[in-house]
Amino acid sequence: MRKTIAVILAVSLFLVISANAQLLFQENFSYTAGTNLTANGWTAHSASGTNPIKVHTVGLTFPSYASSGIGLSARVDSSGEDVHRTFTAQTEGTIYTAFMLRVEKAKQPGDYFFHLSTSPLSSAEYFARIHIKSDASNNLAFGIGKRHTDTAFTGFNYALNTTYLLVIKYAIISGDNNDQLSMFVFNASTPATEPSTPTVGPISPAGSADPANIGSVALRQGQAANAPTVIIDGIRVGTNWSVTIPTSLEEDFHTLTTNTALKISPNPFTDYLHISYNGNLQNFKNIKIYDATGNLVKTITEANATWNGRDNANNLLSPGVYFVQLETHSEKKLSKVTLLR
Ligand SMILES: [Ca+2]
Ligand SMILES: [Ca+2]
Repeated sequence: MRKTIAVILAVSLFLVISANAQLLFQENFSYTAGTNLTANGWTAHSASGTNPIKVHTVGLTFPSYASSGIGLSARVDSSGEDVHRTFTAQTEGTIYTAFMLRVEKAKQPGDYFFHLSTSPLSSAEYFARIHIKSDASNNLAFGIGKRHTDTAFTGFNYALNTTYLLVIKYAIISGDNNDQLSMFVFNASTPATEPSTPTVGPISPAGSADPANIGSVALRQGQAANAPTVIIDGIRVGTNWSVTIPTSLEEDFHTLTTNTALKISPNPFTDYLHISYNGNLQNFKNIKIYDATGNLVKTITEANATWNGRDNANNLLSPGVYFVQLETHSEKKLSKVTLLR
């Protein structure tokens, strides 16, 4: 029992410490393939209705990334509509933006396909512009610029048709010409903590006043001669690294909304936990139970089940905190339960 209390206290302390960190935005493109983004909560701000950006037929995956493999994605091409979505405007601190990216085509001059802006979006305030250009052998370089002419690029170290995880870091620093922009590019796994050295940056471009705020993400289709064609997915914006790029269940847990689709009782429980999914059964995939350190202990394939506190090998589990993850065809959600004995 003492151990149980210690675990509860440790988890509670973690939640208090992390209370100021906030996931501001998440987009997994859990929409119908082929529909326009403007039919799914996005707003067009340029060339509305021309070659609209659509929900693509597949989603992207990346190892250990919290938004991997949920729903579909979006395909951003050239010569058409640009769209954006807003979130709670931020005027101080450091803003992290992460997404999975797969480049289908790139041009040698290059162009930007993604940027941040204000809320509401202002066409005079496009910053953290993410560029892609190619060399003669179709090797890719990624770039970040505060505006348009101050872009800093990686080397031509990346390939077409490969899924990367990009993280943009924007540190708002009071005063002109001193905001710091960096970009991290990952090709194999998601790091649990922020690497000390970004792939590009930090840059602090001259001639740049502070943005009025940071409050939107935008997808942009440039001219056909310059612009890349990309698949983008799993866009997450947050106020620190771990809330934006969580790699543990505990970190992910407090970024998720209340899981109303899953009824769990009693909680805490001693012998049996009753679990029932009350959403659309055709959407149901499975329920997985993880221990406090993120190890999978039990997989349940029925939408209504009673869990006896034993693992898949029928071993009695130790008391403590467990996470019940509901996976449907459109999302994953976590609930936290406490097993007492
Ligand atoms: Ca997705
Ligand atoms: Ca500044």
